[in-house]
Amino acid sequence: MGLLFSRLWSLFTNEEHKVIIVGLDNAGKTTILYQFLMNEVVHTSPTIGSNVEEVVWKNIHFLMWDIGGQESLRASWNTYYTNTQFIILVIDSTDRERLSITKEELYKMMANEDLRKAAVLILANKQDIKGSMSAAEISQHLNLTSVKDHPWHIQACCALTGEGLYQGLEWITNNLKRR
Ligand code: G3D
Ligand code: MG
Repeated sequence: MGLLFSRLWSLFTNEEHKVIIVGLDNAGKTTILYQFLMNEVVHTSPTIGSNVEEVVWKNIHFLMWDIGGQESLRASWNTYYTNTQFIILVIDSTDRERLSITKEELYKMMANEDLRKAAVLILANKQDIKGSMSAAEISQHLNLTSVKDHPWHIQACCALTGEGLYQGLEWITNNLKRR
């Protein structure tokens, strides 16, 4: 199959694209996954292991893995990496203290061979909380402009209302079409 054709094919069939949702505990990962799923705020409890759901957006199917972010679980994130096309990194924009840990985890992921081709969507979550860091501020802390080997995008959002989440998905679908 020609490259163009195979790309078109993948857009028009129900091929699933693998997405992993990562980030520190309490960042809002599970809330975001369920917002994508049903536009409804659910009451979450800390994720032990992982949640996985199929999300369909504009007829494109995603298999989204929400991976627990507690320190004890972060070491096993790499067991989820194979065939991942998109990383959604969720950040609690009020959590200034742990932003450097998130940064470390981000650079570790981007250096991982299994994620070499993955595009990274960073969600600066909890924008509804007063005093939260802006997307620009977070971008600067994470030194995103230095990242040249992965397509990336940062999006401000609020998982409780869903604001910003669909712009994030839009970036993902546009990125998919460009490949
Ligand atoms: P996690 O899966 O990354 O660990 P959760 O995070 O989705 O479980 O969310 C952790 C807590 O943050 C939850 O509160 C959730 O409601 C809250 N939260 C998630 N997104 C937002 C947001 O955009 N704004 C605000 N204000 N809160 C958010 P609880 O109280 O249930 O622990
Ligand atoms: Mg969770």
